[in-house]
Parts: sequence; structure tokens; C-alpha cells
Amino acid sequence: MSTAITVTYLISFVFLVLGIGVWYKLYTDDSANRERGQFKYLLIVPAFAALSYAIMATGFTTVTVGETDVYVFRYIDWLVTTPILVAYIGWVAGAPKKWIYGVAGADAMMILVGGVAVALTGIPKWVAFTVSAGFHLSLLYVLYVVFPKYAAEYPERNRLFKILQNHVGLLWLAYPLVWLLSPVGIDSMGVVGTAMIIAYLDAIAKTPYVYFVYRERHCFDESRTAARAAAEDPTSGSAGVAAD
Ligand code: RET
Repeated sequence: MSTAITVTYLISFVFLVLGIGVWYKLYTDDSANRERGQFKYLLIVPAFAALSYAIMATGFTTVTVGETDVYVFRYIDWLVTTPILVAYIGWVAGAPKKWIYGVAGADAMMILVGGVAVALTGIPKWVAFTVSAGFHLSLLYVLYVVFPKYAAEYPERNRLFKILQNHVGLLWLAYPLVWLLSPVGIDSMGVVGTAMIIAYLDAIAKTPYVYFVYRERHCFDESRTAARAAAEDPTSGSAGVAAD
């Protein structure tokens, strides 16, 4: 493995360990309601990715399927962590469980089928790519059409919802594009460039995500929900007028 790749993987590893530190601050902040925020699940995101980058930095990156090298740790990491990233947005939006599990399932299928596409050749490869891209589109539909309807009922969480929605909605568009240009796609970008871009995208997709939740951690506080409910309730006196 080239030195450039090893160094990039190590940088991503350090950035992801920083993400674990941010998570720790989030989880141990007594002024925030960690149970309502379901912060515990977010640890898996930087921790699993840091582990997978540590393993990849040692040079153990690929498993050969037929004649193709498949970056197994990359796909295992994505399979474990990306459903959490999208499901958590559903949690912030206050969406029902069926949508939260549904979007996590669509995400897992996107990664699984995308991973299979790497190992295939010819037409089947492009069919698998298209199916995976279809799951990606369905995920974006839930993020931009379904979740906002539920998020509207929790105005105090709206800021965090919008930040995470756009962080995931926009940044993730780069992944299928990089895949397309990489050696497993139309091969107009080298192995080193691909590895470096993905290592960068992965780190940016995770540590800042946890940081955004940290910054907005108080949106889950009961006092805020109660204050809004009181303001919206016309029977609670003049506060109802103020809410308009
Ligand atoms: C693949 C190839 C097939 C088509 C599509 C893909 C999308 C992958 C995505 C991955 C996101 C990964 C993240 C990792 C964080 O560490 C599988 C590349 C649509 C969106 C956010």
C-alpha cells in the first residue's frame, strides 16, 4: 500500500478519535438530556470507523473476490455506521419507528448492493450500481419529503434536523460519483486518489456530525418542549398568542 494512503488513513483515524472525544463530551454533559437525545448510539459512528481505519492503516484493506480487490473494511464500516447516521436524523425529526427502520434498511441495502457491484463485472455490475443508487434516492426522498413532516411538530429540534439533513443529503452525493470515476467504475481515477478522497469524506461525514449534535444538544431538553407546548396551548393564556 502506498505511503500516501497509509498517511491519509492515519489522519482520518486521528480525526475520528477526536470524534470519540466530542461524543464523550456530549454524553457526559449533565446539562443535556442524554436519554431523550439517544446520544449513546452515536458513539458507534466514530468508534467503529476509527477501528476500521486503524486496521486499514496497517495495510489490511482488501479481500480478493475472483479478480477484484474488495475493500471489505470500508464496506463493513459503512454497513454498520451509515444506517445509524440516517436513522438518527429520523429520531431528531420525531418520525415513527417504521420510517426510522425503513430508512436504515434502505441505507444498508444501498451499501450491500454497492459492495456486491464492486465484485461484479460487465452488465451485472452496472445493474447493481443502479439498484444501489435507487436505494440512495429512496433515502433522500425520506430525508427531504417524509422526515420534514414530522420535524415540523418539534420546532425546537428543527435547527439540528436541517443541519444533519443537509450534511448527509449533500455530502453523501459525492460517494457514488467517486465510485463511478474510481478503478471499480469507469477507471478514470487512480487507487491512491480514490482512497484519499474516501478517507477524507468518511472523516467529514462522521466527526462533524457528532459535533453538530453536541452543539445543538439542548434541543432535546424537556423544558424546551414544555415551553413550546405551553406557548401553543390556547388554554394556557396569553402565551398562545405569542406563539403565533
Ligand atoms: C456506493 C456505490 C453504488 C452507488 C451508491 C453508493 C453510495 C454510497 C454512499 C456511502 C456513504 C458512506 C458514508 C460513510 C461514512 O463514513 C455504495 C458508493 C449510491 C452514499 C457516509
